[in-house]
Amino acid sequence: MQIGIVGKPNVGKSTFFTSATNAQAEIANYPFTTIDANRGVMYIRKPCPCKEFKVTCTPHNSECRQGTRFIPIEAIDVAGLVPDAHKGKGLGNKFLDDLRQAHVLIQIIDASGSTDAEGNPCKPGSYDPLKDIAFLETEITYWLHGIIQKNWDRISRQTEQENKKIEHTLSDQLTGLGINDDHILHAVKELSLDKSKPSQWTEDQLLKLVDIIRKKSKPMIIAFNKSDKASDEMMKKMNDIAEYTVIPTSAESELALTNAAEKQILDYIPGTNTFTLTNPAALSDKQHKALDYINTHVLQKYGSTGIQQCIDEAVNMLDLIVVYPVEDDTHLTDKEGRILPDAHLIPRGSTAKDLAYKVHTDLGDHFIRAIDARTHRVIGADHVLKDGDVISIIADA
Ligand SMILES: Nc1nc2c(ncn2[C@@H]2O[C@H](COP(=O)(O)OP(=O)(O)OP(=O)(O)O)[C@@H](O)[C@H]2O)c(=O)[nH]1
Ligand SMILES: [Mg+2]
Repeated sequence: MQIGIVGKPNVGKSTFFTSATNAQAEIANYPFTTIDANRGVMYIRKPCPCKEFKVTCTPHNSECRQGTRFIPIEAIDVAGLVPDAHKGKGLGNKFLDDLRQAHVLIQIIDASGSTDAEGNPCKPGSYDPLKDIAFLETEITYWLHGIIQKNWDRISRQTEQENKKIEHTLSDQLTGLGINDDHILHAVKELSLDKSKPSQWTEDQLLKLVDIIRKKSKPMIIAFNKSDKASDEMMKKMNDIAEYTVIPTSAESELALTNAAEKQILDYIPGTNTFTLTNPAALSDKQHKALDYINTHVLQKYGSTGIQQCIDEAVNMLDLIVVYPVEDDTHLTDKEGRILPDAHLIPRGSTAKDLAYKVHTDLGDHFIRAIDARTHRVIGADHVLKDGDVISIIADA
């Protein structure tokens, strides 16, 4: 599972990425600063069970900050996309291939309207950021269409001749793209296409099919970025976007706050609307001013910088739950005595046995039963887990 950070050049993708990961990406006010994709780990927030169980946890694969668990999920920051990239414009389609593994996209938009269609700086407010949404959808659709089209004649004919299911043959072609049979079947149904005659689908139908597959397999949310310098009038445009969840963001503010927190200038937990200065007297006037600006124009105005909300919301779209495997259901510890060590993100609907496999293949292979640490009741292999479950798995040695 991966979150893809996408958008036209110069909108703040790498700023967003750097502020939310421990990786460093180059940031500059000109288009195509990023050429090779940056990969890192972001964190989603969930209430940590330590509060409810009244224990002090010792996280291993994640972090607990004042009762909130921050759970890792991979993310990728790619090069900027310009209109007609699928025809080779800008950096062309190369980097779209970097998005193969992305299961959900966060599109960064320059809400201040100070970058033109190609990402060149322009007078703030002179470019309508809403224009960027449609073109990005189109480019991703054309990219997917290109991949499918390559072998379409052969696949569609073969499917008919061998009496196969089109969703199978097509998803085989698309392995590694996060596209499965269900995505394809859903699109075929929505367009009422004749499943038994794919070779007769028109070019236009195929393009529409791909567009629906894209929406299903790579859902997207919008970050209305540079909110700190966008006029209220520009920010109101958010309300005109009906199809997507839109979150106002200031990646630059988040980056400033996380950098300052790292240097122990202040305490700040991503996603919140406050920070506390560690030693106010040590800061210069300029630093005070910059932080006051962030406080007034971002944190107080929008409730947060929006970065953490975007990550949480994106992962929500993936319909994952978090589960805490432990060895000892009384002390909530693992072999090494760590309390509530790991938090695992798994698809909703996963069973106790699925979790066992996620922890270790051996644990899955030798699964006997599991225990719900809240009730101390035994649960079977097929028991469907809930968000926040703490589970002990018992297996053959
Ligand atoms: N005011 C303001 N500026 C921002 C914000 N986020 C990014 N920027 C600035 O926008 C410019 C572009 O930022 P990048 O993160 O390099 O943008 P990008 O989308 O990765 O650009 P490419 O890699 O060229 O596609 C830089 O000058 C950033 O400092 C923000 O929230 N507010
Ligand atoms: Mg970049």
